[in-house]
Amino acid sequence: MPIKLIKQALNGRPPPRMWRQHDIKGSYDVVIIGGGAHGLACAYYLAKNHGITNTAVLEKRYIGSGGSGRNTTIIRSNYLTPEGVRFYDESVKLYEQMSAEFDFNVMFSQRGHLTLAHTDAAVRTMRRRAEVNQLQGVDSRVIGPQEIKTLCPPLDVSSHPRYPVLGALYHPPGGIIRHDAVVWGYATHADRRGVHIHQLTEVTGIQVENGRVTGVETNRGLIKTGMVLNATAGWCTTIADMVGVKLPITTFPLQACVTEPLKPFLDVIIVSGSLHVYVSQSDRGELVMGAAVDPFASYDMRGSLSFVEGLAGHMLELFPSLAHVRVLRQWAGLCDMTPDYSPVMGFTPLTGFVVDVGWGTYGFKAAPVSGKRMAELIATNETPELLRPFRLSRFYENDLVGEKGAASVGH
Ligand code: PYC
Repeated sequence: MPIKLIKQALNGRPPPRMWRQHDIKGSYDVVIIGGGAHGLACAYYLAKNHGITNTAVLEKRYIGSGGSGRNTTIIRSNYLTPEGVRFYDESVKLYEQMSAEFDFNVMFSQRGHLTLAHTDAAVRTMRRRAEVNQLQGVDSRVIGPQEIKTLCPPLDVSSHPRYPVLGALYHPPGGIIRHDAVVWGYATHADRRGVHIHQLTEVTGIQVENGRVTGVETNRGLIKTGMVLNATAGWCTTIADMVGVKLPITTFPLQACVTEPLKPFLDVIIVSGSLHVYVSQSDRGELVMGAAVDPFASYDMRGSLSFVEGLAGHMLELFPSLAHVRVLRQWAGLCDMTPDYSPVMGFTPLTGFVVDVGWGTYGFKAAPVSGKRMAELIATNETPELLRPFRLSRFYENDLVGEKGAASVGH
């Protein structure tokens, strides 16, 4: 047990607050809309790397209540495009340093990530991904059924299943993490550097004068600012509409669920794109599972019976021995899908309005790198090389970054 916990227990005082409450100031240098891992990370790196501390993070509910608290915590960089691989690889590296950087255990468990291939076509895609990954220096290779069985004994790799396992893309650095800890870590360290985090603060309008942003209207009053970052998920188009910026984004719910806790038996992450399943076992023993996005655009965050039925059927194709395991709870998050399944980061046609949006099903794993690089963009007024492929103007320039083939989630 860490010494600081023992000291706290002995002196009988409650632990210090991780972040404070402040009155809202009339103006800030930067206002970040969205108190998820992305918005908080950007606030943290603005302060840490660029000395910009007069920043407000506005969150309409509580921090981490959106996509950051509704994902299945998978971290990986085995993408399909070189641009994607480079970008997510920086995120994995930042996640690797996070516990030490925050002196706070974010429980990053790099246990290995396997994407199963059930058809020849899927094996070809995995080979292509492995080549692209390796050229970018990312540890990723195609393995056969015997090695898969060694890494994951309960998986049915026999020739009997309806969807035989022909191979897998194996990505050893892939892992899972404690998602709340990531949010709390960024919030704590942004707060310590002077950032104001305002929860229960909803943006109702954005003021624009002479072609530039001048302020943000909230349910708690007006804030003057010349720089607004839209770091929301689910509501990114609502916020962008306030200033007339059109985003090529449609929002779909993505459901997930956990089972009752089981004894540890699964110490890798298993993904099957064809069967629309991904699963890992948490430190509490629960199986954390997800499937495809809902088949219709919506803002609904409730679970549905058809989702659990479909997921359970597909899980049993892979793990027949789980037939009697009970599902404990389910939830949904909102995924902002773009036409090429890559995010949108950077400047917009409106001066002072920048975006970190369109994360689809990839958002949580990118929080550190997008926070760090969006902070750099805001501080320097230049687009960092790593972000250039994801600029909004790519949709008019016919320069898309097609990342659908790297999705774990069926679409
Ligand atoms: O891209 O690894 C992923 C993922 C899993 C669940 C949602 N996205």
